[in-house]
Amino acid sequence: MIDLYTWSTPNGRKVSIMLEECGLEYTTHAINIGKDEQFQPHFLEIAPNNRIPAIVDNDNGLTLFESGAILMYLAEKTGKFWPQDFEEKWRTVEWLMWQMGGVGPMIGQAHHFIKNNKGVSEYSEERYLNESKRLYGVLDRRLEDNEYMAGGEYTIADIATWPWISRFEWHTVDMNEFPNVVRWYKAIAARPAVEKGYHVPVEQPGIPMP
Ligand SMILES: N[C@@H](CCC(=O)N[C@@H](CS)C(=O)NCC(=O)O)C(=O)O
Repeated sequence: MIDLYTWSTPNGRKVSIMLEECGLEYTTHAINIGKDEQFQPHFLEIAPNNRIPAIVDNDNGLTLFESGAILMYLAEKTGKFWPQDFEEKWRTVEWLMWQMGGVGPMIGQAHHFIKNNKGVSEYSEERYLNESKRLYGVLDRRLEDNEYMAGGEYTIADIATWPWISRFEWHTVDMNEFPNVVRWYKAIAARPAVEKGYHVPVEQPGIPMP
């Protein structure tokens, strides 16, 4: 049984979607980052960076923070969504790192300036919108000849990236300019585990559609 500490954000949804996809039993602990609950001492013990998501695996006592590390751990634990074929294994890691180092931080900044602090810095709004569009372009080109990010299989790279793209309305990128992203996005949105994991820990109106 796994304890999941999370909130309704892209990084949190990566893990709830993965747990649902893997069919693992888990208990959700909502950490409302809008109320600074990420600074509670009991949470900092497992997540010293005071950010969600984090897990405790009660099968072995392992605590983990950083969504990319959690996805790799759950994939290794279950043998799912991380192909072990040489090429696809390393493509999965490569695109997972692309998400962790690029999509998350850059689109996160776009949300900060465009959605949460509109008008504070025109320069920053433009910079992060352009960077978000550039990243969509990279993803669109990758998906032109590949059904999923790592190749032919749905992997933890897709599970990491999709929740960020699902916030396209916040970063104001018109997904319809990226037809391969739209095809990939809709295919993943239709997965029952994605629908379930999307609503953890707080029920949402629904998955946004382009
Ligand atoms: N690199 C981290 C980022 C985690 C992160 O930024 N989480 C946000 C929510 S999406 C958070 O907890 N923010 C709280 C804060 O900034 O204090 C990961 O992928 O797990």
